[in-house]
Amino acid sequence: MTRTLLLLTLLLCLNITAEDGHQLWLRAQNTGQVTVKCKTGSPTLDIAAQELHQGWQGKDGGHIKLKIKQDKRITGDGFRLTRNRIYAQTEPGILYGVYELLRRQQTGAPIDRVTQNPSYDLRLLNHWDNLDGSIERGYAGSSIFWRKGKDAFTVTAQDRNLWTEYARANASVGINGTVLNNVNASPQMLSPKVLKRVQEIADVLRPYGIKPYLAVKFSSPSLIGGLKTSDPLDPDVIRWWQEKVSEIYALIPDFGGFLVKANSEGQPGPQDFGRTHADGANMLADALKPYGGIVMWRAFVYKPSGDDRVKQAYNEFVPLDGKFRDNVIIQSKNGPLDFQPREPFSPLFGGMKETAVMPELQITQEYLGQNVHLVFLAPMWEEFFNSETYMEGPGSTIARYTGGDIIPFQHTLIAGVSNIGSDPNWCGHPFAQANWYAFGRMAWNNALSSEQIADEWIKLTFKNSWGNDAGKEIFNEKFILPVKEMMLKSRETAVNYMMPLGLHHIFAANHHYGPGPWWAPAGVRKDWTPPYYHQADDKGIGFDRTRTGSDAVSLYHKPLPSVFNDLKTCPEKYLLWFHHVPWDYKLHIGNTLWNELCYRYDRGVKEVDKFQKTWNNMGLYVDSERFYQVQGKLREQYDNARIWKDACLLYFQQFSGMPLPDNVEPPVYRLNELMQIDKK
Ligand code: GCV
Repeated sequence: MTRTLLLLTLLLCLNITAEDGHQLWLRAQNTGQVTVKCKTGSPTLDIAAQELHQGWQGKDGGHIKLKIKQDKRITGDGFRLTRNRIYAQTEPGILYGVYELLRRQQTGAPIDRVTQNPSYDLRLLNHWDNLDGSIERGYAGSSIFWRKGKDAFTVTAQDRNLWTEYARANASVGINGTVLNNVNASPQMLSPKVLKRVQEIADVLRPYGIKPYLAVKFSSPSLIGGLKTSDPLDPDVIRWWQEKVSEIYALIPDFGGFLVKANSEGQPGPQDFGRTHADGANMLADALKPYGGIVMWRAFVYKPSGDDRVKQAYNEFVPLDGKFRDNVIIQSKNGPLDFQPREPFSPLFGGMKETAVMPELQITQEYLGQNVHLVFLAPMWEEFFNSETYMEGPGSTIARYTGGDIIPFQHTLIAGVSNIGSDPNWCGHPFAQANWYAFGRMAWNNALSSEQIADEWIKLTFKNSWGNDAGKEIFNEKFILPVKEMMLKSRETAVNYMMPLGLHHIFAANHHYGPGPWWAPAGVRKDWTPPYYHQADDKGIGFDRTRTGSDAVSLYHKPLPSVFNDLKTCPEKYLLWFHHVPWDYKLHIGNTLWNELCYRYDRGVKEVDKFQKTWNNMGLYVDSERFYQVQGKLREQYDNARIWKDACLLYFQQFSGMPLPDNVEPPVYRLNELMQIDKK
């Protein structure tokens, strides 16, 4: 058969029907029968068996035995699987083994003697969902848990159905906990009627091995408890929290614990009463301890008139190292600032020696094009996990530190700020689903490569039918490989057209979508304005964090302070993060800083243009609904990338006074026009 004929045959086999994406990566229907044997029954094991029946791939009948047993090779919710057996020490472990087996069947990966143990004991989503149904930094509709109106607290069959689908999707990638509300928490979260709804949600999540957690407002005792204070050392306050915790566990015996944003961005905290973060966290930890609950205390704290913002969390928490109870975990964003397209890692990783530190990653694309730009985040997280902290010399990576391999922390955890909402496809952009998927896969195994995750996700999400082997090859060559390449490049591309070479936080106003390097209205906190971060002037650009600047370089373990401090050894991706660099400084590549900045912005735009061309060829392989949706979004991304490039280059050119290099596309927009665009 000729290749053209093969392609036609493949297309006939594909049976491409419209898809709204609601089924995520769990679309496969069984292609054969399987007999499942399991001595014990339980809601979780029943789901495991049902999943096998529903998704089994194979022409001949299969046989699978599920067994709970102790095995030295397995830890926590890990499992072992062979062609016809799955065993684990826990019921969720069996379920994860089943999902792994099906994933391997569906993606064509080998299945024999696979042993897997999770990198983190607790793998959580953080929802920034508000009780009125809105979602802070949510771009995919409203909350699936909360709504306003008269039926706000009625639990409908539709709610239960959606929560079940949500639980299944999470369990399929190993997520085992979820914080149901925004860290900017309402005190009403702890009111009886809200807790009753949390109980209903918990009942749906439980069979999938998922525990609920709540974000709490530190001043709840005075706001809803009628107390005069919320001082963590006050006996009445301590009693109030103890009673509240006991009320919660009476409703939800497997409740996970609290997440707290305190003394940050206007939220109340122990410092309001002259107490420390440790005083506040420990008081809550003591209340939760008898029930096995934990406190995730956020390190995202900074003050308006303080030192360099990226140093503040370190300076606040490292002196308290060792003063926290063992059921307190410090939750730190991956970078020291705020989920920027690129940041070096936060020095709290490797900086705290006696207190567990957990990473908070952001799945929702607040700073990465929201629900419009195609940006696959796994490469960013891979870069983070592989970063060397040098805490105990080379090899002390973030992956090992946070996974408890360097210091055996009592608890190992990871959290991802969710991108899920009520949109039919859950995440707003069809490719944003890949970020939810990637978070779960990396929380399970922080050594997985972005390449593997992208490969799995594409196969599970878009595969309809590969037909015969030849068809499979064409599908691979024409669809999987180019789409994968686009995904893997997409983060670096966004860095290029938004803020290359270590630039950071040059977003407009508060929406964090488009560019606004000029944005600094009178009266706004300096550390909320882009000029604070880029520091452009006629000499150069970048934030001087060297030893003679803010000295943030010194917060890292040796040799990083010297590496970052020296312009010649500082990785170019972090150049303007650590240095104020003259416009005519010659980079390793031989270009001046100004020219290289121009080339990077230009390259970013051209890469998005290439993504559009790649996707335009995919209409044959994807259902039309998702094809046109992605095509439209890429068109918008391209327009946005040009705006980013023109806005930043024209604005910075006022300081550099240098021309754009000849081979850079001339601007399409005028700076004064762009400065009027405040919204996306
Ligand atoms: C939930 C950033 C975001 C805020 C967010 C905050 C945080 O500042 O813009 O929306 O608040 O981080 O992580 O607490």
